Amino acid sequence: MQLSLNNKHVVVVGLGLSGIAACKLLASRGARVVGTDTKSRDAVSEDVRALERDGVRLALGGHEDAGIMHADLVVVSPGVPSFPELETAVRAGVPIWGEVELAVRALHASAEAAGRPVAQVVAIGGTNGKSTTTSLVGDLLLAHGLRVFVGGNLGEPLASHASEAFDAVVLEVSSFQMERVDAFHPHVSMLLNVTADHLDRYPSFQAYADAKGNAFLRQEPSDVAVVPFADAMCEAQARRGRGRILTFGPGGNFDVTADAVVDRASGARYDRAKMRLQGGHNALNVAASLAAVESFNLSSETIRHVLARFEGLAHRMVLVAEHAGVRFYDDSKGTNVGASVTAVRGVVEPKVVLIAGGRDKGGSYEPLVDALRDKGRAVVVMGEAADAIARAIGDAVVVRRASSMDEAVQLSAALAQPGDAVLLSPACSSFDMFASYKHRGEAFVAAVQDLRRAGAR
Ligand code: UMA
Repeated sequence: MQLSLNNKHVVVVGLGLSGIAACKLLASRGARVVGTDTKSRDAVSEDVRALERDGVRLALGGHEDAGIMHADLVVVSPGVPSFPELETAVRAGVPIWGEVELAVRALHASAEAAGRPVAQVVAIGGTNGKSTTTSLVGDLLLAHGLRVFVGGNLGEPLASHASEAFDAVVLEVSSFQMERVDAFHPHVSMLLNVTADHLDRYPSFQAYADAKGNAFLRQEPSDVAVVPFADAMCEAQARRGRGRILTFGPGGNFDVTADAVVDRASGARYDRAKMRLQGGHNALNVAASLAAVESFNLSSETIRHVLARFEGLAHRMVLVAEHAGVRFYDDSKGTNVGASVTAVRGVVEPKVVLIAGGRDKGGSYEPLVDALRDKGRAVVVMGEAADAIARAIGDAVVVRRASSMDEAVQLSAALAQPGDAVLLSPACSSFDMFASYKHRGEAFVAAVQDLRRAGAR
C-alpha cells in the first residue's frame, strides 16, 4: 500500500472525532493540511482550534475556502454526505478517501518502515449487532494474547493509533466509512445483517447495502468473509470479493441451536447457558464472532473463558432499574427500526411500553408496528420523528407524546402495569434533542432514577 504524504496538500472535510484524528495523523506525516468544517470558529470545539498548533490551516464556516479542487488528497469524515465540489473533484481525479482508508494505509506504512508484520484487519459491518460483535471479537483476540486495537465506528478512530504496533485491528465499520475505500483490504470482513437504515443519505436500500459490501472488494482467497447462513443479500455482497465464505446462525458453519453455539468443523460446543450475553440475537453475535476469529486458532478454553465474562455494551438493552413491578431498559443505541424491533421482541416481559423517536432516518416504521401489535402496551413518542411514528402506529396501540426525556419516563411509568417493561429504544438517531445516543441514554437513566427517588419519598 502506497502512502506518500510529505509536503502533499491534503484537505480534511468535517472536524469531528475522525477529522481531528486524520488532521493530526496527516500533519505528523509531513502533509500540508487544511481542516474544514461547516461550523464557524466559535462553534467548533477547542480540540479543533488546537489543530492550528500542529500546523493545520482551518477553513471554517463552510468548505469553499479549503481548496478542495487543488488538493493532492481529500479525506472526508463519515458523517459528511457528498456535495457538488467533492463530486467535481472526483471527476477531476482528486483522490477522495475516508478516514479508515487513510488510517489503514498509515498503519501499513508504519509497519513497513519499522520492519514489522502488518496487523491483520478484522472489519465488522452490519445494520445491527456490530458494536457488540466488535467488542467481543476484540476481547477474544486480546485473551489469545494478541496486541489488539478495537475501534472505528465504535468510537475511537484508527487514525489516532496508526503509528502503533498491533497484531490485529478490529474495526466496526459503518456504511458511511465504507463509501470511500480503495486499497482497504481486511483479512476478515463480516456483514452481520442489512436492514433499512440511513435512507436519508442513500438513494436506495441497495445503495446502502452496496456501501457496506465495499468492505469485501479487495479480499483474496486467503481472506475470510463472514455472513449469515442463507442470507442471499449478505452473501451477494461477500461474493463481490474473493474471500473464503464462512457462515453463522442456524444451519451455518458456526451453528446456533436452542442451547449452544457449535463450530461445525471442529465440533466444539459453547453452551448458551454459560454465556453472559443472553437472547437469540446475542447467540447470533457470538456465532459471528467465533467465525471472525476462526483463522486466529484460539483454543476453546480461551473462547469459553471470554464468553463466560463478556457482558455487552452500555446503552444496549441494559436493565436500569425495577420500580413498582416495572423493569426499565436502556437501549438508546437502538438508532434504527431493525434494532428497535429486535429490542421489543427480545425483552422477556410479555408487554412493553416503548419510548421512541428522535431524528428520522427516512425508513419505514411498519416493522416496528408489527412488533408492537404483539408486545406493545403503549408507545411514548418524542423528538422530530414523533408525528411520523404516531401516524405509522395509528390505533394499533395507545400513543402518547412527550417533549422531554423526564416527561417520557413519567408517562411510560404511568402507562405500564406491574410485570411490564419500559423500553427506551428510539428507532431514530439522537441528534435532534441530544449530543449522542450516549447522552440520550444517560438522560433516560437519570429520569428513571428521579422517578424511583420520587416514588420512595
Ligand atoms: N460536517 C461538515 N460538513 C458536512 C457535514 C458535517 O463539516 O457537510 C462536520 C460537522 O459540523 C461536524 C463534523 O463534520 O463538526 C462531524 O463529523 P462526523 O459526523 O463524521 O462525526 P465524527 O465525530 O467524526 O464521528 C464519526 C462517526 N459519525 C458518523 O458516522 C455520523 C462516529 O459514529 C464514529 O464513532 C467516529 O467517526 C469515529 O470513527 C457514530 C455514528 O453515529 C457513532 N455512526 C453511524 C451509525 O452507527 O449509525 C454511522
